[in-house]
Amino acid sequence: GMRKIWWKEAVAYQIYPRSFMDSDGDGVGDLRGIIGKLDYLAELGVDLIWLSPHYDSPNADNGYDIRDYRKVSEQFGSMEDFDALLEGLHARGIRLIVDLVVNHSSDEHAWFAEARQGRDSATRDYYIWRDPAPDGGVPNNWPSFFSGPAWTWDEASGQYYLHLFAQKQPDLNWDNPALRGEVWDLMRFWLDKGVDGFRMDVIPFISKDPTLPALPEGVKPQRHYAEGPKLHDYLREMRREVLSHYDCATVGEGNGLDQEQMRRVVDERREELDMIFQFDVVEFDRDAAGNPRDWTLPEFKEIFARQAASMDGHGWTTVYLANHDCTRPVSRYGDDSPEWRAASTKVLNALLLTQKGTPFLYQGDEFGMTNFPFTEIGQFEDIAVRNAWAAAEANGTADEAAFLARLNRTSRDHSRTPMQWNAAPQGGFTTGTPWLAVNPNHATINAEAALAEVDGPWQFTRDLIALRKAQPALVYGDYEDLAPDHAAIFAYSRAIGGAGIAVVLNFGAEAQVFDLPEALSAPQVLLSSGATLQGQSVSLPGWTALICAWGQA
Ligand code: TEU
Repeated sequence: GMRKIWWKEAVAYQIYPRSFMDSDGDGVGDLRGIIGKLDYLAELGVDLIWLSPHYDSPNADNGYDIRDYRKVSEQFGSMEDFDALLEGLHARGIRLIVDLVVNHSSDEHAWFAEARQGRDSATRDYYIWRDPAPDGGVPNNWPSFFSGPAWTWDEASGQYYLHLFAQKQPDLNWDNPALRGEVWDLMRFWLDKGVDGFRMDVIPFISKDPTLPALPEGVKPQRHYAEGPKLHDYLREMRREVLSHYDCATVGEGNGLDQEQMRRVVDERREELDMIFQFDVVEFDRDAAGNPRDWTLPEFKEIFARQAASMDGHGWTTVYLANHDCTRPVSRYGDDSPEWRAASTKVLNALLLTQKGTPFLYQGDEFGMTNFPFTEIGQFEDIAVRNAWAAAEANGTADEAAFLARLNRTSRDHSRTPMQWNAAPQGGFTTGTPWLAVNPNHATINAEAALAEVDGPWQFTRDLIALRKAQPALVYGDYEDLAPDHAAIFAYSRAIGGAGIAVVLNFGAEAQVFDLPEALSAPQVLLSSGATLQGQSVSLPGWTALICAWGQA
């Protein structure tokens, strides 16, 4: 039988609080700003929010460097505001998962301040310290994700500390049981408040091989850092100590894990995590150096087939096309030209909302926000970009035109520009100066204009969400790609027994005709963005989607 589980049936929406809505004019989004938009979210129909970090932080990495895990960022508001947000969401039947960033803390966390006091300090072992190599240099060749080595020298104590990300993000030592106890406690703190679970930042990296083996030549750092020897033990301990005592959901960021490792993390029989963000979809269009490369639709389809197969009856996963670390889907997988932006947004959201796995929609993608036209290095806020540019300048390889061209297709800041609410100055996001520039296209691309349309991307996305809620096959149905090799059409079925749903998507500007297999009998249109069905034959103008029920007759 089919066991119904709320987080499998949910449609999630990610809020990046810094960029969602500013209620007090300081140029930074805040919790009161989100509270003012709850009806917008309810109208869209999402029923699960993932809130990016809302904690006290010096913001070296926009909140992914936490100074106090039990305090709300003063920029974002107060604990009362958080409670009001949670209450407002729950009153609308929307659940909330918060970000759990515990691979590392901020270097301004009290634990690290104490740890720095010396080798005998009480929390020294909460972090990962090593003596210098015999030549006085760094202990090993590990690189940080934000340029430079993953080690920073601490003069006072004469040791290096490990940070896989920025210097201001020292890695926590999960091998210390007291540290794990602290993590369980802070998780309980938020669960006791009523949050419905966690999105777990770089969770595959929490367990380090104590010998810290050198990164072999040609191996991606994230592969090397993922699934240390105790990862599964620690996840099971977390489940036993904390999660199993609450009705909550967990989704781990899967960076670095291969398919088999991911399967282990979300296999329900192992009692680790519920869902994972698989990274293929945001990596397959990059070359080994991380530069954009050309790709084909069959390659793209293969990712979704693999993801669906990874839920082999004992696991679950997520589907997403973007988050705050990505560029905008319509600019990446669709066509953001004025002619096709709206139509291709519909196709991408149809894909997102009819796949197998819990869909996560990123703020602004419901109506097709686009990449930002960066023209100067100084416009980027992201520490990844700033450090990479500083490193290029330092080693004499800085080429501004090439750097800009690359970043215009890859920068995380594309998704972090403020939400475009209306055509007013600053897109209605703030009355002040936004922390990151608003996309100049807000004059035409904004929520208010989108809501005023009759059948624009916003309405289509809302209808897709409603359809997913009404059709169990879209949640639980088996996945089958109907034409894996087709270069322009992405067509698949979601079947439960002898009936189900078929989805046909035209991923290009040219019109296509696609014949549904006879086995998908008596198809009936449920939703379409301009494609039509006659018998088994689907006619699809450029960038259109059609969803039909079959086998009902
Ligand atoms: O991301 C980690 C991650 O897996 C990478 O995609 C990372 O964003 C990239 O390598 C940096 O260029 C998570 C968060 O989502 C990200 O925002 C944080 O910066 C990072 O962890 C550190 O907490």
